[in-house]
Amino acid sequence: MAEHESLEFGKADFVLLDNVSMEEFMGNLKLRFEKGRIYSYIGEVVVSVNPYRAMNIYGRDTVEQYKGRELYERPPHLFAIADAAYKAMKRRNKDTCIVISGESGAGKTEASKYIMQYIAAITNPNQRAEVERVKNMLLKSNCVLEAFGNAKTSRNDNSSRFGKYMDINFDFKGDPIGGHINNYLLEKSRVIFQQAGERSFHSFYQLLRGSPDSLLRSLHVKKDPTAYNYIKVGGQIKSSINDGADLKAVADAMKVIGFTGDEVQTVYKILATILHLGNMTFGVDGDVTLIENPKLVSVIRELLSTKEENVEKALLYRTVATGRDVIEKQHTAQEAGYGRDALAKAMYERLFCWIVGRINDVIEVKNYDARVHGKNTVIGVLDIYGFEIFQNNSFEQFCINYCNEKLQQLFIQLVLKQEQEEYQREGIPWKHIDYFNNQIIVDLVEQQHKGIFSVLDEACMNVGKVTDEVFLQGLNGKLGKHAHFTSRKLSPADKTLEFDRDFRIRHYAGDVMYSVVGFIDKNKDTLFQDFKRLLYNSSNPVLKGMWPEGKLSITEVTKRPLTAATLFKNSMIALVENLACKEPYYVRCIKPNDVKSPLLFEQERCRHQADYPRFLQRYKMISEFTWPNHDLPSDQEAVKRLLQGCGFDHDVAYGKTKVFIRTPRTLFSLEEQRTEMVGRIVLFLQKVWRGTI
Ligand code: AOV
Ligand code: MG
Repeated sequence: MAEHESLEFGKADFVLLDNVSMEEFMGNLKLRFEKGRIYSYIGEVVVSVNPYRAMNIYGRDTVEQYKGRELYERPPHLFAIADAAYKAMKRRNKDTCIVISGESGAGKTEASKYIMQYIAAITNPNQRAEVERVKNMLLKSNCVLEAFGNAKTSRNDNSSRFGKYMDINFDFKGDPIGGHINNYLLEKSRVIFQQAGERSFHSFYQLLRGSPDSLLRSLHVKKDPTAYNYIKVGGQIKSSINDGADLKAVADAMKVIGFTGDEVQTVYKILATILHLGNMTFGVDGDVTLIENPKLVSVIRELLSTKEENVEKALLYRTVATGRDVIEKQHTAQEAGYGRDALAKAMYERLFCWIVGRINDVIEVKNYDARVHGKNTVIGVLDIYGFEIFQNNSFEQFCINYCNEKLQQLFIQLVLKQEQEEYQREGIPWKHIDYFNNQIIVDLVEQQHKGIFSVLDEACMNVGKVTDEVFLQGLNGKLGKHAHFTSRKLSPADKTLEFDRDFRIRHYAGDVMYSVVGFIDKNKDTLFQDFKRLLYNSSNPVLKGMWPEGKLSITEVTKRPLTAATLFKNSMIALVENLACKEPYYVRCIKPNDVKSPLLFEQERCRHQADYPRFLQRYKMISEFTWPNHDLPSDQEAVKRLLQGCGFDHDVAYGKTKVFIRTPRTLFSLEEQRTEMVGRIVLFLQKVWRGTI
């Protein structure tokens, strides 16, 4: 039992309470939460309940309490798991990773930041300047990435709209010498559209709200976000976030990281261009498509440092290669609108990836020679977008939820593997544990030929009609019998499937209805080559550098690019492989006000187990054979004798160092007997004290 934790706060460590019912699990969590204890353990997993208020538990004094201590020595805390990962890395030369999971808004990103802060706080005792520099960069990078990659959603005011995996590299002394960030699929559709009550990425509001007038003037933008179509669709401009102040913090962080003045200016220009694009409309005059607000073209030209006629041409025409000929095909107004939106999304996504790349340039390990200094080890911290269910769920939610399935699968594999190894170590035959293995859902999404991604890619390759409906037909045809998939066509009687275009997946964390609308477009993710050329031909070298493939003319572009689904699938598979070869530590975040959300796995992880001395210490008073001390040859024998005496022998298994108890009832009964005994002892002592005996 962790130090300084009494039962008044509930059980800090679920290990002795394991396999209890969900009600009891939640009851204990709730009790702890109400007492201000937001962290608990299940085995070696830290469970964190989002407090939704500032907690005074991350300061220097708390760091000192956890530094170098063993996991169970102190009350549960993120710092304890960070320390465990750090110790394993330092003492045993292991690459470790901390995987933070949980639904949207549960506290993953905050947790990842506290973990990084802790690591920064306990390293570099000698204050080496280079290490301090690296630490500063790693910490500062969060603020920049959040500005460009986070947004207010209906679930979370600061929701990560990208997945992030950060490696921190350490030298042989255990000090950080660099790092690397991998980012996963940014939800770029948010650039042009937000659901009611949501916002676009913070960066836009920060720019408008926080910039001095001179900057706004030079970008030709107004202070008021409602002037811009792209960022006002959600109707939610305000949030709990102070955009103006944040812009200053972001600008400062970018400066510290080493973004040049020109680079920062280019970032602002790109944001402004996107805002202007959103206000651009197209009309027709006879058979000519035209831009209805030509002033915007000249503003965009100026911001992108290109020629005015090039901007106009890229927006209204598309270059197509037909055999040997190259022709210019005029867009319809609708096509032009589609192209404009695709350009806005692509510019933002590219900007984001470029920012990550620039940060990586600065934090990557330099001048480290493993032959001289020994192996450099790594702690990886994974903070992804959590499982989410919105009113309308599209391709992005589908990808996000698939990502969560993948991590759940990894969790199952690694934790069960550890469990199995522990059983083997203890000499107990491996028993089947009845848990839900979500591999079936992972397969449903990613399997070759039959999986949803394959069906989607196939629909996108169709030469004939390529529509979202064709995709849905493909799904119905291939997945009609799948237990985790259904649609209106397959279950006509199911009233929850309101629309023909919906399909439903039974995820490990709940049912989600997806609308197929937009799947094909988002998967193909087409950006006309004309736009790439436009940006490549900019006289602004920073912007040009972001678009190297714009160098190619239409006839040189031969390869069909990989689809968004395939790219995402490949990146997820690579991520899981990377995590699987490291020693994993888990943090499972929980949202307190959404208790219904399934917590399936924790139950599996829980098992009543205790090593013999610990068991005896707690229960020895309930048996005459063990109270006050036993004279049996070993603690194991004593525990056996005690349990036989109580009639619980059938419900336990004896390992080499631990006793395993199958059902909670046995444990409760032991606890009851113990309480009764403690009561009697207290009474007895009181009597002695008062001299009544
Ligand atoms: P998420 O990362 O799990 O969601 P966040 O880490 O962004 O969730 O947490 C959401 C909000 O909860 C934060 O902005 C804080 O206001 C609050 N919060 C979380 N953890 C703490 C804590 N330890 N102490 C105080 N407040 C906290 V998503 O990114 O949506 O899946 O995609
Ligand atoms: Mg997050």
